[in-house]
Amino acid sequence: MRTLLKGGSVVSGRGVQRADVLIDGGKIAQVGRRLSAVGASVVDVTGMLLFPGFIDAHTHFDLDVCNTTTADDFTSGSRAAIRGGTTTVIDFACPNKGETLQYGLDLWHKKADGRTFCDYGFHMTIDDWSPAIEAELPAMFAAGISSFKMYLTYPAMMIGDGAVYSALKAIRRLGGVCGVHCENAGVIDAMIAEKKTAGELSPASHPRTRPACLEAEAVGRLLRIAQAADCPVIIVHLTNHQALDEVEAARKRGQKVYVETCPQYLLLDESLYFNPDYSAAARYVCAPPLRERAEQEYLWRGLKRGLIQTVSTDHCSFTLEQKDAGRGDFTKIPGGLPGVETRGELLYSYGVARRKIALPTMCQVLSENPARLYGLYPRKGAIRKGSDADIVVYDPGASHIIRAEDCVGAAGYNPYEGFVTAGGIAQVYLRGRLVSELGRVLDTEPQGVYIPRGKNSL
Ligand code: DUC
Ligand code: ZN
Repeated sequence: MRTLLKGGSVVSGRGVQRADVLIDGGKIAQVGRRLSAVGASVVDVTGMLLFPGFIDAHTHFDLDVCNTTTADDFTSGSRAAIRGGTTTVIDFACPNKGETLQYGLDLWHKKADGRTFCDYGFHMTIDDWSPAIEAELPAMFAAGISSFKMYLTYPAMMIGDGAVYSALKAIRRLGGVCGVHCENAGVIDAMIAEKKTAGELSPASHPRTRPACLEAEAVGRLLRIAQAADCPVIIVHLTNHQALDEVEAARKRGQKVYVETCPQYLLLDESLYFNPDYSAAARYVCAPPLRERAEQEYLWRGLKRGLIQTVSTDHCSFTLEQKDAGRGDFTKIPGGLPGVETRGELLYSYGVARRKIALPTMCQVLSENPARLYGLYPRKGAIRKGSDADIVVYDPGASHIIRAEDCVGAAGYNPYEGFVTAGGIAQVYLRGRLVSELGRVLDTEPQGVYIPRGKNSL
């Protein structure tokens, strides 16, 4: 079955070009001016922008955390992804301490295989380190996992600096990359103890016990460890300029450092935690927390100047009932926000349309860079001959208001409720098939496939 998208403008990381796109058998067969194709069904996309399907390289679906499980599993989360133009997610396989990496990988396949509406891959979480775990790494690469994740916070998952160093060296030897959650666990614990002693247990204490300087400290420490290990690293969900300064200092030393930020840090701020209505505040609890409003401009500038390479979501959704667990003790609020359904429209509306970033930058940070960094390029992340026909048709002339009641994710609320979009996603193609149109997911059965990944080419 062949489809010809006619009359649109194709966006890449290098520019925007008027071109027709011919899709054949799930792949892009041709990109060029005035294409014709006998027998193809022709779709008029005049006036539309065509992006390579968005890639969300940071989701947590079906994750057990804080004595509960995320609201979104692979089925609901990936439907939300598709609706938002995300045709590939990379989720974090997460074995518990004491379990093998292979156990974690098998478990994540069980959660995802046959249940996922978009294509997907996995990063592997390293929350324990031993010669046995090190010996498993080659098998992970053979299974298509070329990226890893470590935590400098959270007792259930963090490993010490020495283990981080050893793991980075091992990952580097095999040509992998590693994302790291950077916050200073020890000082955060001390600050939480202070708040408990003072009886200050509302969500307002959440940002006050996880300040930006403690994220920056952990970024700086991690980057010195990475320097010693001579390993490229990814700072995931970076939120503030002090942390970005640490990255710039490491880059000046000659280190390879990649940075991810998320829509919540670009668009929301910590004042939301100071709402006296518990539920209104608790819904925004995530780690690192939302920051002062002034940080948003630093992050937008970082995107514009190429200092930040990717925008993913850290989608980790909980219902308001689940968020209720922290009434009377903010440390018990399950941390995380839904985001996978709205990332593309938010980046266009509040980035491109407000002239904070250009269209090619949007394409880089949502599609091309994650594809390169995580070993998916050029199968994903590009509209060019031979690539998977994952395409977002974006109508810059449309507009709508983001409302939870229109969303298909399972959280039941949306952090961006009431935000007005500039433009909107008209159609989404996954490997050549129309899977979502005007906010309606068309597939009734999950059709996503696991995508084994190669090495970083960014
Ligand atoms: N932060 C969150 O808020 N939730 C999931 C994991 C993380 O790092
Ligand atoms: Zn995360």
